[in-house]
Amino acid sequence: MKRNAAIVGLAVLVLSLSACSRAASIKGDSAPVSGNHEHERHEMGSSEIQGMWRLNPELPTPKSNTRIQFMAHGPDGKLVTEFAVMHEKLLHLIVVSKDLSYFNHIHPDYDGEGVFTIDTTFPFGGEYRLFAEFQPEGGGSVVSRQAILLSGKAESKPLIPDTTLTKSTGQEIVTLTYDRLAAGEETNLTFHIADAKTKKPATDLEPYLGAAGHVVIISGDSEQYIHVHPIDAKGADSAPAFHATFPAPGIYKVWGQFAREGRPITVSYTLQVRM
Ligand SMILES: [Cu+2]
Repeated sequence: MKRNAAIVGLAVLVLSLSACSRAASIKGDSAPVSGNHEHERHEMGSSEIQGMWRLNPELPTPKSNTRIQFMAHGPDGKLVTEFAVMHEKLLHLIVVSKDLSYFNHIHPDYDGEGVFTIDTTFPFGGEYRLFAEFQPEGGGSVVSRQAILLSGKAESKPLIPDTTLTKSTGQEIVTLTYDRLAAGEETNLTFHIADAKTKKPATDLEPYLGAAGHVVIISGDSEQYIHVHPIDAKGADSAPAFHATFPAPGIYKVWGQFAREGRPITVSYTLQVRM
């Protein structure tokens, strides 16, 4: 398969760079954030932003520390050094395993001079996808994506559409509802959050990263990345709702992130989107 060949190519690139003891800089492709992004502004040049990734070690090992560094080059080829704050952060990094069984939303520190750094660990080997979301000062928001490879065996849990849309986080019961689920049509995703003990709607949700919640959607092939923000930006109501458009038929994984009692809540769903 073509895609596998590309990944193998990437692995060879990383390995050959390490063999010459140079830093493994990986050029990622960047794309403007999908049309779901509330704050999206299509501006000249935003699609020409090139992400650059550096991993240390270059071939990370699961369960041990990996340093991820990220930089972005502007259309003029220069490093982008000024970033706008977007949802309380300069850079949002979403890390998923290729099978989408693992999800992590983290915030690299800005070291200045265009470089972001974060130390993280990966739970198992194989292929992962990194999605960096940021907004160069004066430009629109951008997602830069990168496939990376870890040593060790990959997890490959098949992605099976959920038969129930009610999930437990321990302290909460979260039920996802939507009005329709068809490719190319805007749908309203609503997360009904109830307290697990009282079964009553959780009216004590707190803002999470400056919004009632955040939703990330990634297609089953881990190629499409959609970040959506709530319809009612402030709403501390127990059922945050989001507008989302799934670009094509297929399986998607949806992660909703909220906050309550000072702790983040993450729930995920696997949905089948039809024609
Ligand atoms: Cu974030």
